[in-house]
Amino acid sequence: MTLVDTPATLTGGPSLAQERRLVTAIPGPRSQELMARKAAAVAAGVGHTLPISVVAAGGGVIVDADGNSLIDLGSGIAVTGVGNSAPRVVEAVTAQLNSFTHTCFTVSPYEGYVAVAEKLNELTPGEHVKRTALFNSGAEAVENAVKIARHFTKKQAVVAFDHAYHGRTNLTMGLTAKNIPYKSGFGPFASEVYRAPLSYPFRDGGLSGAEAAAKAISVIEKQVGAENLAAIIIEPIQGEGGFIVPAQGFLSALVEWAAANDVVFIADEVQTGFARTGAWFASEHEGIVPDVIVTAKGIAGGLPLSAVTGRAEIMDSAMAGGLGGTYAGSPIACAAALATIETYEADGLLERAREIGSVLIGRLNALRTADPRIGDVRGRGAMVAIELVDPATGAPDAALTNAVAKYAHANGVVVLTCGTYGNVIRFLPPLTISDELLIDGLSVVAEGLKNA
Ligand code: PLZ
Repeated sequence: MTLVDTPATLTGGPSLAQERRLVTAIPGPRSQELMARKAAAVAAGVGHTLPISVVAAGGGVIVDADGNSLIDLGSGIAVTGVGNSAPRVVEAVTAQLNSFTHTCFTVSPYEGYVAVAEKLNELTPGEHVKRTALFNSGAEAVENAVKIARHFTKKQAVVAFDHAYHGRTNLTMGLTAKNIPYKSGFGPFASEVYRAPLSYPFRDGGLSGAEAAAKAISVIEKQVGAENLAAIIIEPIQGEGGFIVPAQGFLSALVEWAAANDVVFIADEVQTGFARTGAWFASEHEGIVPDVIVTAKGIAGGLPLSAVTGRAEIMDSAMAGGLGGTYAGSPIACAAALATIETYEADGLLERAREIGSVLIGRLNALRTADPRIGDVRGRGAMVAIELVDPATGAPDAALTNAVAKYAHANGVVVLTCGTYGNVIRFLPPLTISDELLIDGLSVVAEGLKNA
């Protein structure tokens, strides 16, 4: 094996060679060196999927310090929809860095924040008057959405769903369903959080959307009571929980029930949002109009930014000074978001997400026909997953899932797993990936399945 000299300053972005190239084993010697330093310096609770040392990324690849070029089927967990170091983002951020880096919007405001709010008000579903507040992370935005809903309704309870993921802060850990690794030993959790059953077509015996919603609403009415309930929060397609697409009619029935009961319906579109599913928001596929919508990840091309957008009467309920944060809506992240939105629009990336979706669904369904261990293929646009099972019993097969992911990693493909039972492989490529890379990445996963 030859060692390619890869300087740490290698320029990323779409001009990087778009190829899968392995020049060392994964991890190579330089990556191993970093992993040793990481183990000695970084808290053990901060894990990693792939033991590499990244030096550049762009288009559909990630390059490591040993000169390996890996196919990116994860986008840093659905963040770099416009690709890493997307040219418009780099240019806008560089210009912003050269003019000013920080004032704190709640001390002395600037235009970028307002322009992002205007754009989100325009792009989110619904023709009603909206307002937006900006934050840093998805979890912080979820916390604020709940905080605002409580202030508006003067009620306290919040309902989240089975398999939900909403973040790692105290309230959002409480909203999240899965115990290990997210919650175990990290309690006590915030009070007034309740859980309702989800529509999970592959595992709930094929309940219709209306039937699954009736079940959830019955739990909510019997165990919480609409008179106590401030908000329902749900991911329109669950992310970490396993890319679960609810049966049609489930979400709309919940939206209707919430509207009739003075309950704020919050869509957590942190993972599904922003062109990923082939629409700006996954809510659009179900024709629902959430009262409040939470965004993050894909909105700012890799810079930390999140948002809460909602009906003006709800969003304006909190008193002046009640919402904010030192870095919330940083001018650098706002510049990135405006350039990111322009890129999705100018480069036709919603359309591209749909094309990627048909490649993924087509190839994965073909694999499934030949291999009964693939129990289900599901998702929308460039957010697609396979659920791996024991074909005899339908029981989740986490060991097989891990073996396939490990094989893909060792062979230069970044794939992520997810799911309550750890048996889902998810595909979240950057929307700038070429068909060649995507298909190559999928064939490595197929090989991994064959070898396992
Ligand atoms: N809501 C729907 O998917 C983040 C988690 C990565 P933050 N998902 C990736 C990890 O293991 O920490 C997420 C999400 C949904 C909220 C969040 C939280 O967003 O930006 O990670 O806080």
